[in-house]
Amino acid sequence: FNRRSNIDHNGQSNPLDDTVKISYGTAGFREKAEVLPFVALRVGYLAALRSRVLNKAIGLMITASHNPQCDNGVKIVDPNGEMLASEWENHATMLVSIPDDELLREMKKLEETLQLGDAKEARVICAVDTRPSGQHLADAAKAGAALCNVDFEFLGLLTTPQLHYAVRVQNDPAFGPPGEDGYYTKIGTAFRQFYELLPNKSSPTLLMLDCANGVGAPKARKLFDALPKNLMEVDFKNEVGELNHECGADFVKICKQSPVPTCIEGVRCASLDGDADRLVYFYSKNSESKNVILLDGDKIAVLFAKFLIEELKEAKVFDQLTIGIVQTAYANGASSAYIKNQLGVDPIFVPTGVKHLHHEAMKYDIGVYFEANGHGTICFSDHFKSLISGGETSSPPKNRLYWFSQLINEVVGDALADLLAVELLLKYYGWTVEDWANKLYHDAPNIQIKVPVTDRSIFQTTWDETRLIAPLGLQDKIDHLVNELGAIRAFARPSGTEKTVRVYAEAEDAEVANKLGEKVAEIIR
Ligand code: NG1
Ligand code: ZN
Repeated sequence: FNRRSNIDHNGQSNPLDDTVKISYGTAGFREKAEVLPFVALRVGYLAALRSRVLNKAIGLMITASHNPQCDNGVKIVDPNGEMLASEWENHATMLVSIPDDELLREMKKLEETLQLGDAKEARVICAVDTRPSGQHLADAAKAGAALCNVDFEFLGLLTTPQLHYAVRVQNDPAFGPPGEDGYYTKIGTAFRQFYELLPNKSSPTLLMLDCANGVGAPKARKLFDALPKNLMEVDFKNEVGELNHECGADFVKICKQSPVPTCIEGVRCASLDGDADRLVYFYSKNSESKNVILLDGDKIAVLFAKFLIEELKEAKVFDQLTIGIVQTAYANGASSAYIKNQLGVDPIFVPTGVKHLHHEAMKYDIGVYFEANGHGTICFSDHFKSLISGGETSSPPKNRLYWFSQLINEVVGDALADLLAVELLLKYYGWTVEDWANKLYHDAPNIQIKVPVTDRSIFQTTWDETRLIAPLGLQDKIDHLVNELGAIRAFARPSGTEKTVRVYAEAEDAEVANKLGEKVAEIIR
């Protein structure tokens, strides 16, 4: 598992030149799986080191989420179930970048500066998604943790949010019951309790669930098995097959098309991504066409925020709590306008990547954050928790708020928890998926295009990612195109997980949005 002797899961040698730079991106290291064995070893070591410094359990998730099956990734989860602290991202990039013969020296240097003490609670908890390279990379990570003398607990196949949950519960047992079963018990109980509070308990309508051929399939089945039988009717699709191939949340979001197999007209459908931390909904108005009406992360955020604000007002505690709604530049302009004008909250914008959204959301008593791609959750402060406790003496809105907050996986965006939350709120409002799509706001027409590039490091943006500052002159061209076509906005930013530049364009008219997107893509190419 060294750069020069990097053997992949098929036993093939894949040596890496000392000059090849790999950095800790939006979601850890993400590469073709054959590149990663030595990365997994070094990250396993670093996770172990962090666990010794903090005397806490640290997580290691091996997944490449919505990316193709041949990719994989390694990311570290901090003790509260959150993303790795950013100063440690630099250690990770440094360790992975140095040549083999400098590794031991750098490890020693790190150990000296970080001053390791006696750390009885230190351990690394690791899980994988369904990729064929997962086990091999977990073995490499285990060898890395051993270099730091830290126990390595391999939990096997889990969704990314389940691993985050496991880490949190290990360090903070009051957070919920332990183990994978504990996860089902916690959210299953919250679902049932909220369900009991619904004004209308009409029989369930069919939900088609596209599992992206990933780990979400067996885990969603287990979750639904833990719920009373008559509360949900789910038709599972894409349970086995090539991961994320023509299915899954990213495919549906970007292509605005039904995954294979095509969904049935009028049926409420949802898609998970490869590691089940993203969720989008959709439905078809015409089975002849692949095109679908999409309800993305913005729609979920608005549904959650509307419910929370109404309940806080009904419980007469709205003025005692702060509420923040966090979005990125990819949020549809119509959703941001609805949040501002109808919900009365100014949305906050941060750069792409959960760590930025989560960090901002934590500043509020209730912090709702979602990326348009369907990754998001809600953070609740201790002040919220002391004000809103469930139980017989509590008012109905407080009880609903309490069980809703228990259902949400507040440590990280979780497609399964979010799915149950959406299902309950649709029932609560008595809405069909079409009502949800039409009663709040309609998306401004938009397009997202991935432009493959060889060197994405030449593309640099402003902090909020809405403007390019390098290469010089490109932003002027984009501004000119937006003006010329009378569109709303367009921006381009380098992906942190793929070798692409992502172009986003929005206009009042779909044709204009598409044309603008294509033209901006052309100038990037
Ligand atoms: P990049 O590739 O940096 O755009 C993508 C998503 C992020 C996040 C990460 C991690 C978009 C536009 N970007 O990041 O939101 O989910 O993957 O999986 O959806
Ligand atoms: Zn994911």
